[in-house]
Amino acid sequence: MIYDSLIAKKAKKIALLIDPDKHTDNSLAETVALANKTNVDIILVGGSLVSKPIEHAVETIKKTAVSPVILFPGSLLQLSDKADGILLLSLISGRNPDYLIGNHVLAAPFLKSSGIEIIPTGYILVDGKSVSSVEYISGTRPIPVEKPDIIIATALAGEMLGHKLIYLEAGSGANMRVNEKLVAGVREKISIPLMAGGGIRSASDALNLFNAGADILVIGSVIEENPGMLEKIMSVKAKIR
Ligand code: 1GP
Repeated sequence: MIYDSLIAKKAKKIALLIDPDKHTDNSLAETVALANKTNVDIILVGGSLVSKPIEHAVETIKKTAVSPVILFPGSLLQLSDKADGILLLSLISGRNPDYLIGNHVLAAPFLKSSGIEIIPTGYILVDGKSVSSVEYISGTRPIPVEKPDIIIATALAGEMLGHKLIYLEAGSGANMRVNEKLVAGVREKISIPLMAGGGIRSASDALNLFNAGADILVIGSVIEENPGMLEKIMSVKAKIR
């Protein structure tokens, strides 16, 4: 089980987020080769708005990927039984019922018959000081970063509701990523794994967030812009305190 391997050794993990719209088949294959070479732990596939068929992207990635391929769906159009698993996201920072339960009801029969691993995830959107695609598409407001008490209470509620993972998200390409103090505050209160992402752009960002208590970091945009950064970011795993 993918989830068990995430929590088993309390090891820090790095997830590479692949947005199919940003790739051709060739560049997808190159990105997977890079992920394999640098020992990326997880490949996530999805985005707030994806126009290319997700199934084709998943199949192309799966052809050569060594790590598990997990759906990170922005919508019901991004489901595929060819993936290894899915982050079944509940957008618990928001108050849009479609993103809390409505889409899940529509997806559940398909997911049940697909046999892919379901990882129930409490997804918390924190203000990254720019309007993110998630905010716009989901029609929800991010929690202000100046309200750590609300963010921590939301994470706690997510755990109490049975989510197996909390994902603290500032939104892809965020001007301001989630900060170390917030990650440490959430980490202290919850016992399930903590994932963080949105606007992580350097090895030092990654190292600082790991040292603050993040268990899994999600890296997307910076690798699309500069694939060479993946090796640098992966190398921080050897330096975590
Ligand atoms: C988005 O957190 C992920 O959901 C990745 O963000 O593209 O900014 O790395 P970036």
